[in-house]
Amino acid sequence: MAQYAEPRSTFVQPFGRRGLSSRGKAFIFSGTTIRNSFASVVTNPHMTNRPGDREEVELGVKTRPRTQRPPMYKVLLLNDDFTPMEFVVHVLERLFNMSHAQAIEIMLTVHRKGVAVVGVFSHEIAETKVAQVMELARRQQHPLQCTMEKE
Ligand code: TYC
Repeated sequence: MAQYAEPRSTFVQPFGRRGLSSRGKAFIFSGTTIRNSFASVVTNPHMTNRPGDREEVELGVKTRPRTQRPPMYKVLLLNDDFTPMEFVVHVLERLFNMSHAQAIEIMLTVHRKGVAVVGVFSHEIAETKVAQVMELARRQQHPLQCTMEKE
């Protein structure tokens, strides 16, 4: 079994290719696109390079996914003195898929505390939910306010 030197790490830039050998002979990833990953190169320490030798480099390529989760956004419902409770319950059932009991509970939380999180979504979905709440309220001429903030 071959012994291997400590991995020499090299960062492969997104979409890039990089030759690794100091003499320009070894070239990994040619024709390969590596996104968001690290590559480690393992060279065999017993190799000796004589002039004219073809340099053979054993490459062990490890890739590690470095994906990041997209940020999530809280959708907040705000209290006011004029929007009817039944309307808020209706909005929560219709747009946030809450049961009647859940919707009453959350509406009362907003009523008592001034604000409550009614859902957590990706940016695009959160934006859509806020716009839908505001549009329903506007159509009924209620001053209900809904906002979003990064989690
Ligand atoms: N405070 C309102 C009332 O007493 C009810 C209400 C609850 C309004 C929640 C807005 O987000 C709200 N009619």
